[in-house]
Amino acid sequence: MNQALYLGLDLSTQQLKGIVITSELKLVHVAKVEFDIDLPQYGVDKGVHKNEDAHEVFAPVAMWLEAVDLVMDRLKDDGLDFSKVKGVSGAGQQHGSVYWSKDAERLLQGLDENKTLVEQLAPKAFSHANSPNWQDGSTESECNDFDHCLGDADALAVLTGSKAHHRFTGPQILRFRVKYPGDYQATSRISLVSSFLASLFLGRIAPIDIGDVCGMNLWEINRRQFSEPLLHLAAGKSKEDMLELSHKLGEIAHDSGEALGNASTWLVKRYGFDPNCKILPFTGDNPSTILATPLRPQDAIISLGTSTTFLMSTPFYVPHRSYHLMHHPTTPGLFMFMLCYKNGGLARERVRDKINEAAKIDKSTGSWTEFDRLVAQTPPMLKRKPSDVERMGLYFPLAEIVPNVRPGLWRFSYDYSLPGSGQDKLVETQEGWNLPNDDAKAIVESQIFSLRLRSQRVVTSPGTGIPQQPRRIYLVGGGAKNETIARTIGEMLGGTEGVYQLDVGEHGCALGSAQKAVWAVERKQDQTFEDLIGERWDEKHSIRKVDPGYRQALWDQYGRALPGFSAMEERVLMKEHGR
Ligand code: XUL
Repeated sequence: MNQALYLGLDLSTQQLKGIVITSELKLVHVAKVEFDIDLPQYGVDKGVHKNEDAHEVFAPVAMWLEAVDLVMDRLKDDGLDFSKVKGVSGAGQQHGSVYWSKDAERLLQGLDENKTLVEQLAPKAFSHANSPNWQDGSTESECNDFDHCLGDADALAVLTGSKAHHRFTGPQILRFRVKYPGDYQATSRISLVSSFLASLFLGRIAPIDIGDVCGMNLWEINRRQFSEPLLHLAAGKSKEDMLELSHKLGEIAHDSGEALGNASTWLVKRYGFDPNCKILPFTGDNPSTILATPLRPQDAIISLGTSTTFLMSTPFYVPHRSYHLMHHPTTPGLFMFMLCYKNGGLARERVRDKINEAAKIDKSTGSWTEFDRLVAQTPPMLKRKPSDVERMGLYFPLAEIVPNVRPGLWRFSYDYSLPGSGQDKLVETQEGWNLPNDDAKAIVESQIFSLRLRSQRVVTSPGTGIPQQPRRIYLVGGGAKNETIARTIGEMLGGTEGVYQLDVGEHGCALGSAQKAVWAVERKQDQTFEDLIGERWDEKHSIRKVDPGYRQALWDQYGRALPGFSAMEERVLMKEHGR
């Protein structure tokens, strides 16, 4: 078989994955490295270290280097013929930053093929050993500065596509500069996780990609350039400070289909890559995930990973403080709409563990059977008989992004037959809850309520009297296999054409990167990603319908409770922030 192959990588919170596909988009190799299991010497828990007192979350850069060494060896052991790889692209968890030392460029360019990356680059190539992680919550005061820099949070959202967020790289850089002035001085370049990973394949420091740069609170979306006032805020007052940061950030790769260069000499000599193999810009894990399908505007992807994200491609730039808009990762003129929650899979796992413990199921099995049975058998909002009130909760073992609250767990009753506002119908109580079992249904509903509440602004109505909702909903990520969650998504969020699992759902992000590499290397002039991948995509074998989507009665029942959900969030926020 003398066929061109394409490698896609995904450096996510808990693992690094590499997948290889053909020009016809067929999956031929997969290899992965799980940080907690494969690299226990770094002592991380779920891929990260935490400093709880300061709300810091970070990951050791050396661990990622070692993971790249290992994943490449595993692809080799799996029989991959690297000489057939024509293009490499990849993705990294968004917002994280990597601080290169003044020796980095020289070390990257002089890599010896007889040695590993970790041996040669850690620690000398870095001015700081750790990368702040997207779960970090240490930048509250820096975020206030960012939100006030242009007036208020709305102004920042209009300019950069997002209000200030703890994890966004601009506030993180500001904190880093003040907390570690020596390390900041010793930094030659700052990469995002995506451009850091690309650099290892390119053999020099790679530019940041046009989609991923939007996760920094520094980039003006309309003018496609860094914002001077925001750079100043992160960098310091003087013009030199600003220019210094601008230099550390480097150029931006505006065309994500244009190769940054060829595979590094290290890759060619160590693994037998073709010296003409193209290295494409690497992007964020969420932008890469929307490239797992030829997504049409109004189709949505829900990624059920460590975090939960809701993604749509849209031609409309309608920024708002409650969500994110970013440049589309391949197609100028389109934007990516995103909602992101820290409490996704891990929060569900906590509930699952409590339920298994109560049912005397061995915790170490990590079995979802009992959790799933409960989700399937429990009626919506725990309403077991018509006279019951609706019951709902908020489950945030980690501080949440939307809404911006500290960790906590809250349970409420909502009786919409009562007069008055949403608040008048709402009581904080766990009376009538059968715990821990009722938490299974309630946590799944809670996560989906939030998606419905916040995506309302960007979904349109398909006509014929059907309410505003997505057309197709695709599920990807570790939780995509869970059919009871898929069903609840259909019941609550609809989907006029139904809910689908992507066949390679677990690999959605890495697949998106590999498909981007196919498009970039094989595209005809002006051929968009959606056109090329759309032509080659074997829909019949790539997706599986798992739920019919929109059912009017359930949609309406959940719709009636939506103001209650929103009031519940407000109540918790009021208590928290005294608002
Ligand atoms: C998105 C976000 C997370 C990370 C890790 O804004 O913070 O989804 O990209 O997956």
